[in-house]
Amino acid sequence: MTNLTKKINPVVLASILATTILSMSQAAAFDRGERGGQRGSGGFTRIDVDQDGLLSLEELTSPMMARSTRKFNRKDSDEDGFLTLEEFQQTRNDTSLNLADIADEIVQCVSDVKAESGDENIMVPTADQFMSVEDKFANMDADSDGFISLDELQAKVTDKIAMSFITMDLDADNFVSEEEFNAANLVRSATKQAIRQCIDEINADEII
Ligand SMILES: [Ca+2]
Ligand SMILES: [Ca+2]
Ligand SMILES: [Ca+2]
Repeated sequence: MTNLTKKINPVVLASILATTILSMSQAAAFDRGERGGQRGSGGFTRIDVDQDGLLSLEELTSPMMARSTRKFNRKDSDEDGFLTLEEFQQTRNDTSLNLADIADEIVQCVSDVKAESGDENIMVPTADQFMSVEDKFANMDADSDGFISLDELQAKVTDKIAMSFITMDLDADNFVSEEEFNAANLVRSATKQAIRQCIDEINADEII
């Protein structure tokens, strides 16, 4: 049996999507919006703390930092302030599914889905976005001491948010408008759906 035959874990999928260029800040915003029962603009108004109708990098960063700190503390089961690989890979429903093994297939499939559907919002990922847990861990462990500190995690999160912000800020005025935010959300959800569909299909093929 290979890892491919194991059921896709939504938590794993979500964490993989978090590595896509657009996803991190929007994912949080989107999720909050859904949980809060908001419609349309999703979490935009909630993140826009000063209510000026624009998101600054700081406004986008602070809820993500709070979120990553909570995530870190949840994973740090012995509460020593560091994550071991074992703690890091712990998810709610433990799984060893390794999407890095099927990364090329996923990329090809998403590219096909995009061509067939003509959906411009689908962003074809690159294979290196689907990292194994071990690679993700090593990538985050900046000083290579075998542990992830909160500082190391937050440094990565900060980088990712900054990248997302630049991608979202289409007119490069250093703010993300509600329009830019919503456009990015469309890309995110179309891409997420295509990736999920592809993983399901590849997974089903493998089982048969
Ligand atoms: Ca604002
Ligand atoms: Ca470290
Ligand atoms: Ca902007």
